[in-house]
Amino acid sequence: MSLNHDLERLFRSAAAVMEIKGESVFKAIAFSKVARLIGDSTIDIKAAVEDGSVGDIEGVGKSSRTIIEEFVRTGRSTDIDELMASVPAGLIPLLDIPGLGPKTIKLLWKERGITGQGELVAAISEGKLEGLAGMGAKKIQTIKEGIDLLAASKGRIGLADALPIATALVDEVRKLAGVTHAEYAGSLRRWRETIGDIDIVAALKAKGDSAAVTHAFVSLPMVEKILGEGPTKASVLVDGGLQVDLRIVPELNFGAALLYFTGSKDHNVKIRGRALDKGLTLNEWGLYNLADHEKAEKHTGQPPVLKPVASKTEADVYKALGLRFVEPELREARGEVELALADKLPKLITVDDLRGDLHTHTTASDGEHTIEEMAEAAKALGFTYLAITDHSKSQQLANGLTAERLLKHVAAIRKVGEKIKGITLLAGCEVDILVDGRLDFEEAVLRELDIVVASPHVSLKQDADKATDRILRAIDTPCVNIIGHPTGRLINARAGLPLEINKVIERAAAANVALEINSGWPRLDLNDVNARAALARGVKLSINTDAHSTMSLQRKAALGISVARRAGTTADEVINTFTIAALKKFIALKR
Ligand code: DGT
Ligand code: CA
Ligand code: CA
Ligand code: ZN
Repeated sequence: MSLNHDLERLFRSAAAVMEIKGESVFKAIAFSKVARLIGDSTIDIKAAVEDGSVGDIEGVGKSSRTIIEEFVRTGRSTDIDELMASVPAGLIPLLDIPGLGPKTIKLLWKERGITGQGELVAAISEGKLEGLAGMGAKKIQTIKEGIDLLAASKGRIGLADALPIATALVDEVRKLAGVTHAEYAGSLRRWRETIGDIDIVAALKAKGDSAAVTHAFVSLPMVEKILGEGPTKASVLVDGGLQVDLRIVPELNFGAALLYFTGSKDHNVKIRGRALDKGLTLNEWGLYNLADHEKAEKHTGQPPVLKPVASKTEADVYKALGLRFVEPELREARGEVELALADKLPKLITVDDLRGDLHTHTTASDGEHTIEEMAEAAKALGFTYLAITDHSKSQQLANGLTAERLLKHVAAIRKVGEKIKGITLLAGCEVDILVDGRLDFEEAVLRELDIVVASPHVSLKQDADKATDRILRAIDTPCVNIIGHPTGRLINARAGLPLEINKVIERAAAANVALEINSGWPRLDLNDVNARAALARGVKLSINTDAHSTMSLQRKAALGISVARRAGTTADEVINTFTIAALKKFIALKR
């Protein structure tokens, strides 16, 4: 698959460069098509090149074929290298800036002589972009934000992208001779929304050959580059530049090592302080008596020659520190150590606490499956209710429903609901919050629904006042039960509405409106910090998949649950853990 991915990237940037140059629009379009085609397909390109069938793939013309063949053989393409070299090299990285496309890059280059990010930043701050055709204050602001977003995300990969890679690697490490346990640690185990690198900790049985393990690890087929290999640790690059660090420790020290490498750094500082208060010292090997540790014999890369007070499991270490076990999602030094000491840690919500999903789509708008199929899938998951909330009319690209179509859809949902036993279907709608906070439907239409999710989808570049007023107005609208993905942000791609979140939270609390944690990647909206602030004011959350297919429903809201856990959420704070009777009561508060 990685070859398809590389080719997709190659054709995509070739198309962009052609557009920047403003030559041969048709070729640019053809290259984009090839990019999409290869990216979306499971065709074995290598085999297709070998047996000559690559030319038969629809959309692959003569020049694309030459490029693919050369790339498969040599890992590069002379034609595309030449194309890339025909524009200033600094223009190509500009394509990574969210909100900046080839057309604008062309304009910046041709009209203002900008050939790289440094010049772009300078031109913006010196006001040199003003007066350019199509370059209003808003567009300039978008570019500025894009540059900031890119800087913030630099080198950090999304949680959803890192998880399958880390899981696959850990599975491989567990199979290596002598390894008894392996887990990923670091920010990934804490479920941060973006990940700098993947950290893996493995335990080795007594007399196991640790150097053989690191060697087998760096020899895995997924490894693209070896950065370092030693007897107890190794660092490699996988998946086009993602770093993975492996640490191997004796079984006895596994818990302490996992704790240390899970972090966060600040959490570690806090618990080390707690150890010192108790006359102990905590390091990556274990928890030790401080005085004995100072005298003990030490060798680099090896545990000290001394019996630890605790080290085998994380639970042992927390216990010996006089602390309750802190779930990894909470280990961010946001007060969790104090709560662990006072035995006041929240009992975090889990995926299994969910009784239903309140934000899903069907073929009526832009979903892939019918009402029946979604209902059956929800039932199979053990859900006792499911809200069907297709898009409203403003979402034309998503085939949003007019009032008339919506009311027919409601009737259809009710009909399926009567037929299907063991699950309650709620006929709802994801109603667009228009730019000024009015909704896409009037109250009379909303009254026909069992539940209303109101969400912002467009005009996400408002200033803070306008954006906040917009959401407040939606919260105050009768019948609105949930604000869906309240900011509209996309991780690493779009900042979303700059809400004054405390005002939104206060109003939601007063109006009995739940705020969503949308579990769809890359939304995760609200994020952990905002969700935590909402809980502090007594606002209820709703954690939903926003599923557009039975498959995304089946994953339940695992990513959304991770955000909620990082926010310290308990099950009773989330309306879709309620029984259907309690949920209906909550909904009725708004009518
Ligand atoms: P990332 O990779 O930037 O998303 O964030 P982390 O938290 O995974 O950080 P990373 O990979 O640099 O280190 C993994 C863990 O190892 C980190 O959470 C805590 C621990 N650690 C690393 N360096 C230090 C250090 O200098 N002091 C302490 N106390 N812990 C460290
Ligand atoms: Ca890391
Ligand atoms: Ca690391
Ligand atoms: Zn939506």
